[in-house]
Amino acid sequence: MRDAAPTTIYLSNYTPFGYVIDGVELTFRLAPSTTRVHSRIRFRPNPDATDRRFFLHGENLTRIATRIDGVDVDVRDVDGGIEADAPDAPFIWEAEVEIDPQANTALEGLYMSNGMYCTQCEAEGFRKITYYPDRPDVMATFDVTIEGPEKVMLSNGNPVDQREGFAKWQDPWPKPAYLFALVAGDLVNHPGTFTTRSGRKVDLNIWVRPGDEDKCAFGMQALKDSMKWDEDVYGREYDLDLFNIVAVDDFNMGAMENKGLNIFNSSCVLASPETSTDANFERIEAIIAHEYFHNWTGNRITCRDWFQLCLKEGLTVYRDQQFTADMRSAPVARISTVLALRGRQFPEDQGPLSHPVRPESFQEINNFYTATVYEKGAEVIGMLKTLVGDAAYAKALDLYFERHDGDAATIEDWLQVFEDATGRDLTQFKRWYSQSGTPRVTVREDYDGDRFTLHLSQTTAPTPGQDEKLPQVIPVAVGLLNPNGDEVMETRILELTEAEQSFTFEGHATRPIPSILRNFSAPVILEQDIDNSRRAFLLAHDTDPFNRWEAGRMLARDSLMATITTGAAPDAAYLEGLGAVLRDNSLDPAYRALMLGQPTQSELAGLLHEAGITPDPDAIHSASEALRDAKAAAFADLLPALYADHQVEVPYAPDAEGAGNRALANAALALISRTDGGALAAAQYDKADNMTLQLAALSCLLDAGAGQDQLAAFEAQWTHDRLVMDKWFSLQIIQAKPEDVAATTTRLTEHPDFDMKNPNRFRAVMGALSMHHAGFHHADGAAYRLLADWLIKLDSLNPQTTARMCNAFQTWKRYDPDRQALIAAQLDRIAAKPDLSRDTHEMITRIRGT
Ligand code: B3K
Ligand code: ZN
Repeated sequence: MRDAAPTTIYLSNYTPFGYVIDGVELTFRLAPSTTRVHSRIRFRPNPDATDRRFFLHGENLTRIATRIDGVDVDVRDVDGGIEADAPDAPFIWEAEVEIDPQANTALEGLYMSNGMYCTQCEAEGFRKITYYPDRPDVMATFDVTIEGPEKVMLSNGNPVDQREGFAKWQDPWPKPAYLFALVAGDLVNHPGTFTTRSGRKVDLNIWVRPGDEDKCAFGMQALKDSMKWDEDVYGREYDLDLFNIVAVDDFNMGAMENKGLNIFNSSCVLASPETSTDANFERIEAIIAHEYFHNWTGNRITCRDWFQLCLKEGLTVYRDQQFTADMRSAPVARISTVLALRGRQFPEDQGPLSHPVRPESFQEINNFYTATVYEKGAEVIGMLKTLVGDAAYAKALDLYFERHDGDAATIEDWLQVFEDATGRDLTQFKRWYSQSGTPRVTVREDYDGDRFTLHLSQTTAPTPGQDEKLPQVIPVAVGLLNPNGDEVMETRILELTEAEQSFTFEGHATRPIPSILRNFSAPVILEQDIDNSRRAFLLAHDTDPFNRWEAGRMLARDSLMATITTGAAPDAAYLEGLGAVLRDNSLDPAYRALMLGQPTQSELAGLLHEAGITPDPDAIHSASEALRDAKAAAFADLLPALYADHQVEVPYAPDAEGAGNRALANAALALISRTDGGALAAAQYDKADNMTLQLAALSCLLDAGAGQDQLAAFEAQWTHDRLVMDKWFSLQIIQAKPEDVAATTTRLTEHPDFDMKNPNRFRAVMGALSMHHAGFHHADGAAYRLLADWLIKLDSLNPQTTARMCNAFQTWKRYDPDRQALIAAQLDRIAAKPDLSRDTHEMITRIRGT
C-alpha cells in the first residue's frame, strides 16, 4: 500500500463502483497501539457498472491477512489502497489489519482522545480503519463486534449483545462507510427518551467523561426539540430505537452525524450556566439540531460522491437555520446568519479560494467543507424556497424524501424534484451550483409622477478558473414605503434573471422609498447609490427588520470608510438614528444589541480593497476604535440606563429573552468601560454567577487596559476546565493591542496548558491570532511568521486542522506590497516543508496562486 499522491479528482470522471455490498461484519479487538480489525464483506458484481476493477481504499494499515471466499489471496499495493483479482460472481472478502489509534494524531479514522477510543470517518477516514470501497455511493448494513476492557463500547444502530468485554451492534439501515462510528471508554450517560409521533419510544443518551454529567441537560433538551421540530415541520420521524451522542475533547470540527451515534466536539454539546456563554448555548442547540437533521438529509438520503456535499450540507444548514429562527427570534437569527456569511463566505468567494457551491475538482475533499458549500449552499436552498413559495417547497421536499430515500443522490436529483413538483424550469437557477463568486446587484430608481421603476443589473467578477459569468436567477425582495414611513407595497419578490432588468410599480402619487433585498433574499452585494438621509429614514422606519438593521449597518460602514479615507469624524446622522433605535423599548433587546455592532475590521479591509483602495490595518483599527468612542460619548446618558434596565434578576436560563437582555446590557457595558476605566465591569465581574456575564466583564476590563487580577483569578478558578480555559487563551489575544498580539500569542504558546494536539486549544490561540485584524497584519510581519511556524509544526500531526487554519492567509492580496511580500514568504516557507500534507499543500497552492 502506498500513500495517495496529490492527484486531482474531477466531478466529470464519476463512475460507479464495480461491486455492491450485501453486508459488512467488523470485529474490533481494541488495544491502544495494536487494535486488530477483522472485516468480512459480502460483495457481488454491480449490474450498473462496467469497470470490474476490485480496488479497496486503505491507508496506514498493517496487513495481516486477506482472503476471498476463505482462501488467502495476494493483493497488489496501488495508490491509496490495494487491488485483487475478484471473481465475477458473489464472493466474501475478509481482511485482518492492525492499526495504531494511539499514534493517530490526525484525528481521522480510529484514534484516542483522553484515553477513549473514537472515530471520525467523513469524508475519507474509514480507509484508515480497514480496506473498503470508501466512497459514499457504496452503502451497506454493518454488524459490529467490539472486544476490549472498556466499560462502554458503542457503535451504530442497535445493541444486540452486551457482556463484559464484548459488545455487538447492528445497524439495519444501509449506509456509506463515512457514517460508521465506534466509541469505547470510561463513559457515563445522561439518559432521556423521546416518543415519536407514531408512538415509538426512542432511548436517548449523551455520553460524557465522568465529571461532565452536569453539562448534558441542555443538549438533551435541544435534541428532543429537534426531533419534535423535524416531525412537525418536515414530517420526518426518527428511525431507530436508540440515539446516542458522545462528547469528545479532541475533534477536528464541531460534530459528526454518524448513524445513531453522533460524535460531538465537547465544546459543541457540554454546557452549564457557569461555564458556557449564551452564544455557546445557542451554538450547541443549532449543532445538535444540525446533526440530528442529517439523519434524513445526509444519512437516509446521502451523496453520490463528494462533489455533491452541498446536497446534504447546504440543506441541513438551511434546516438548522429554520429551527433556530423558530426556537428564537427570526430577525435576530437572520441577521446573525448574514453576519457569518459576510464574515466567512464572502471573503472566500472573492479571493483565491473561490469555488462553486458544487465544486468540480479537488485534491483533498476535507478542504471543501467550506463556508461556500455550507452557508452559501444554505442560501441557495433559501432562494429556491423564496422563488417557489412555502407550499411548493413543502411538496418538493416530500417528493424528495419519497423518491430518494435510501439513495446516494445528486444535485440533479434534487433540482429534478423541484421541477417535477412545481413545473418550473430550473436550468438557469442551477448556475448557483456551478458559478462561483458573489454577484453584485446594482439599483437605479426612476419616478415619473405615478410610476416608480427599479432598474436592476447584475454582474459577477471573474473567479479562479471562471473568467466569464452568466446572469443568475436572483430573487430580490422589495417593499415600498411612503415618506411617512408607512408601507405602501408589501414585500414582493422580483426575479432578476437578466443582466439588466427593470421593474415598474404603478399608482404611486408620491415617490415611494424602496426597501430592497429584504431579509437578505439572495447572497449578493447590493449597490445602491443613496445618501445618508435615505439610510437614516430606513433605519427609523423600515418595516422589514433585516433591512432596518442593514440601514444602520450601512451608515456605520460609510462613517467608518469616511474616517479611514479622509479622517472625517463619525457620522452624526448615524449616531442620532442609532440612539433612537436604542431608546425604543418596543424593540427586542437582542435586536438592539445587534444594532450597536459595527462592521468588522476585516470586512472594512475587504470593502476598501473592492473600492480600489489598499487597506491600512492601523487606520482601520483606529477608525473602528474612534467610532466606539464616539458611541460611548454620544450615548453617555443613555448607556447606564440601558445597562440597568436589562439586568436579568431571575436565575440564569439560556433562553432567547434572557440572552437578549444580557447581550444588550453587555453591549452597553463595553461602551461604558471605555470611559469609566473598567469600574462597572469590575463590579459585574465580582458578582457574575454565569459565564456570559463573567466573560463579558473580563473582556471589558482587558479592553479598558485593566483586569490583570481578574485574569489571574479566572485562570485559578477554571484551570481544570478545558473549554473555559480555551476562552481564557483566546480573550487575551483578542483584547491585546495590535503591536502586542504576536508577543501575547507567543507567551500563551509557552503556557503549560497550551497543547497543539488539541484542535480546540490550537484554534483558541491561533484562531484568535488570525482574527485580530490589526494584530495579525501588523507591519512587522511577526504574526504572519508565528502562525506559519505553528502551521508547519502542526502539519505533521494534524493536516486537517492545519489546512483549515491556512484560511487566515486567503485575503493576502488585499494588502500593500510589503505585507504581500511578507505573507508570500511565509506561504512559500510552508510550501517548502518536507512531506507537507496533501491537505495543506492544496490550500497553500490555491492561496498562493500564480
Ligand atoms: N458532516 C460533518 C463534517 C465532516 C467534516 C469532514 N472534514 C459535520 C456536519 O456538517 O454536520
Ligand atoms: Zn452537516
